[in-house]
Amino acid sequence: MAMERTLVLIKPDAMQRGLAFPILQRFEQRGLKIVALRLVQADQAIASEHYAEHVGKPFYPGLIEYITACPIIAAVFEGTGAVAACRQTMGSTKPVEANPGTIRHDFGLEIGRNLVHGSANLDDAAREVGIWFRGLPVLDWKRATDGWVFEQ
Ligand code: IDP
Ligand code: MG
Repeated sequence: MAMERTLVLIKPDAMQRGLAFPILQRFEQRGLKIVALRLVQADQAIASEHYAEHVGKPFYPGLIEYITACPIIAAVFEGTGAVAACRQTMGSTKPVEANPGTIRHDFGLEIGRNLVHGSANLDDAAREVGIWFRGLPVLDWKRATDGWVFEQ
């Protein structure tokens, strides 16, 4: 399987509830590698760029208010099939439909407070890493354990 990079956001509800590190830990424990990490307060410009696909939807104003409410954590995770793996670890967008064992199921109840963002596909991942890490380094590094997580 191909090595991929994907963007994860720890959203304001997770930050306020003290769940940032327990959530990051789930991706890390799965074997995904952190290659960039940043505490950032999203302004209107970055929030609307990130959520451009949702402009005009009824939940859009609330979504922008939510994501800009306080500092959040942006992270880039790397691994084989990282895009789908992160989405799977997050669970369905609606926490009540998410599988037990996923972040959104285990920590959440409502779609507008679903704790975490993960890029939907490889194109979105490249676009979103560009938005949140513009001009900032995403590191190439080898873990001593990489051969015990990735077969090749
Ligand atoms: P995703 O985050 O699982 O990719 P999207 O459909 O891309 O889900 O929606 C982006 C985000 O917008 C969701 O994670 C959620 O925070 C918010 N959202 C989506 N639909 C609704 C809704 O119906 N009400 C409130 N918030 C919503
Ligand atoms: Mg989405």
